[in-house]
Amino acid sequence: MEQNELKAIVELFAIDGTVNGIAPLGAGLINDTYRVTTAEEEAPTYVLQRVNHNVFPDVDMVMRNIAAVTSHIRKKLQEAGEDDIERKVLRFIPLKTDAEKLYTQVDGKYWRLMVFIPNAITKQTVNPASSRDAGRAFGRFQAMLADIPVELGETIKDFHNMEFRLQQLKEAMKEDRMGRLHEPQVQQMLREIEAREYEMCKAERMGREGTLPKRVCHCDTKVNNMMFDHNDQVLCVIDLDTVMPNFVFSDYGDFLRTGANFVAEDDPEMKSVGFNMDIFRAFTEGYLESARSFLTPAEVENLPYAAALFPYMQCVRFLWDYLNGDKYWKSEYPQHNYIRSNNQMHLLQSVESHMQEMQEFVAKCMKK
Ligand code: GN1
Ligand code: MG
Repeated sequence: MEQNELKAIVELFAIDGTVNGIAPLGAGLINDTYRVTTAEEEAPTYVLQRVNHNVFPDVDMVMRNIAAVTSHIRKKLQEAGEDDIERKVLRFIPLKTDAEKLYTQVDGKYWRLMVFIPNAITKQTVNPASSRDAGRAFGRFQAMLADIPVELGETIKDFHNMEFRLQQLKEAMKEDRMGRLHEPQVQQMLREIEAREYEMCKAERMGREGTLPKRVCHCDTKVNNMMFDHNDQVLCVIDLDTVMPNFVFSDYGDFLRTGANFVAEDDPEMKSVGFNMDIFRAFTEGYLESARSFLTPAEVENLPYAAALFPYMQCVRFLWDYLNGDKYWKSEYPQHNYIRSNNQMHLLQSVESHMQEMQEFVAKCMKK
């Protein structure tokens, strides 16, 4: 988009200072993001973002959730006497014409503006020390939101519902739009998926039986959704579009899926894929430190299951997109989504080989 069109959008918001530059920021696969600089030294830098409303059909709900979450966290940080709060929680800018509204719609596209957090970095990989910190941060995020006074909406329906994701895969198999279903590699993957179906839908069954609560979760706890300061300390959690009520397994499991894999989720070298137990141990210790006060025994006991569930779910989702013609995740070559799916299956098998060790470790942490 042209600079002057973007600038006109920014100027719909109640900003401080005058815009003097807009440039693409980051490499998100879902939303489009720009960094907006201002001429005056004392005025902040901003982040302009176009929300992908194919993925998030109810942008109004997304922004209502985000407003509730950020203001609740800000209040908690103030009550705790924290310093530097502006770097610890995102601040969204309202419209000039409506101080209650945090987004605008221009030519059918949805836009929002937030303050850019200064002197902060994101990471693509973590070491045990930053994983421990990340565990504490996500546990704390859930803890701070435990008493949020409003009920949050489900911004993507059934987002982490394993039964639903398997159903989606079965529909894609029935349609077989790309004629990929009978590739031997796909058939092999489907056998692996089928063998674990019942076990992996345990969370939904427990939810129905009333033995597993839904809590406000982040639901996209990838490593790169956290800002760190230059001393490697977590400042805040970002990318709040998927914040919604879910099983705590979402935040615990999805972090380990990305943080504890020895390689990236689309690395084609399957021999290198594996689950890093040092990251698992550090993250689990950090997470339990801040979350043990509210977790139920059933939640704690099933954390190793959550570590398996998320590679499995992502394996199913990538295979679904592969069968459907690569419509959801941008792919760089024809087999990309299959490779991603296979990578996640290998990660799952590695997680499974550590199951008992993980259970013992979680039990040990709880005794401390
Ligand atoms: C998407 O947008 P991003 O890259 O943070 C996806 C996650 C997947 C991830 C896999 C809304 O996350 O659920 O785990 O890709 N988010 C949505 O890379 O579908
Ligand atoms: Mg993201």
